[in-house]
Amino acid sequence: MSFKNIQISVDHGVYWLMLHRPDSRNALNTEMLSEIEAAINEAESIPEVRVIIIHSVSEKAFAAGADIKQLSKKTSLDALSPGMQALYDKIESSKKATIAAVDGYALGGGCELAMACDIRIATEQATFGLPELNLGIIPGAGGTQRLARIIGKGRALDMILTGKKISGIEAMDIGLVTYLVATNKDLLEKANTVASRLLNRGPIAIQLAKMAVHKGYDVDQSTALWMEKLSQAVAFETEDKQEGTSAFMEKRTPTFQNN
Ligand code: CO8
Repeated sequence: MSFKNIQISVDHGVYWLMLHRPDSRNALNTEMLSEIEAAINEAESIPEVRVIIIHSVSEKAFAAGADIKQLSKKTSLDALSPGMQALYDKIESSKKATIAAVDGYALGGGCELAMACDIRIATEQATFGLPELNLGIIPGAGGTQRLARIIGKGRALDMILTGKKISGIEAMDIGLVTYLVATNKDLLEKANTVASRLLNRGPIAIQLAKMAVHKGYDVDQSTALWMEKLSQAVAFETEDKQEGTSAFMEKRTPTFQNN
């Protein structure tokens, strides 16, 4: 597949999705969002791919949000259409593990894209924020919900209502990012290290664990625990469970199946 606003490569089970619209700080226009969706669909369909890393070619921006030039022309009906929110839901629900490797600006829809990923790694000089209220709108691609779930309601309200930007260091302090690194080069190294850890896990177990955490978070605990139990029951029926437990007893590294 060839794209205009993103670059794709597959390397040892890792699908690299590189955002690349440098003249606009990777502002996410409709075309770029369609390309991201096509890439995610492609990654989902390749059994060998176990991890998707979303990153940017340029150090200046991960993504500066929705394309404001397009946004200015959108109507209420456009806002009601599935759009970015549905795409980010698809990313969160991906059966592959997802990593956002963030340098530069991750604002608005860019920050929301990072929050839809399972793991966020950022450089110290990365800049996160949800500045939508500056434009007279609100975060609309999951920001009001995911930010509160990740960092808590109080801090989320502060970031959303004031529109303040925070550095990678602050983002690490409040738990918005999982790993902090100094430079862009370190970012790639860390992304590769985290990816290799994920590659050693059973892909079905990854999928089930993701589902239990993401879906379980949205319901009451007793329902969530039941979801966990059902997911575990599915895991117990897999060849990967046999392989994982046998490998432990035989003191060797397990070889899990692709799915
Ligand atoms: N949209 C369109 N163009 C952009 C965007 C953007 N979000 N961000 C930057 N650009 C463009 C600039 O217009 C400029 O273009 P040009 O050279 O043609 O004038 C170019 O990128 C470079 O930008 P700057 O000169 O401003 O670069 P700086 O490094 O000085 O600043 C910033 C970078 C801080 C990122 C600054 O450009 C900025 O504040 N951008 C806007 C950030 C923002 O407000 N993002 C939120 C957008 S709204 C959103 O994401 C809503 C998502 C949910 C939508 C749901 C719809 C239903």
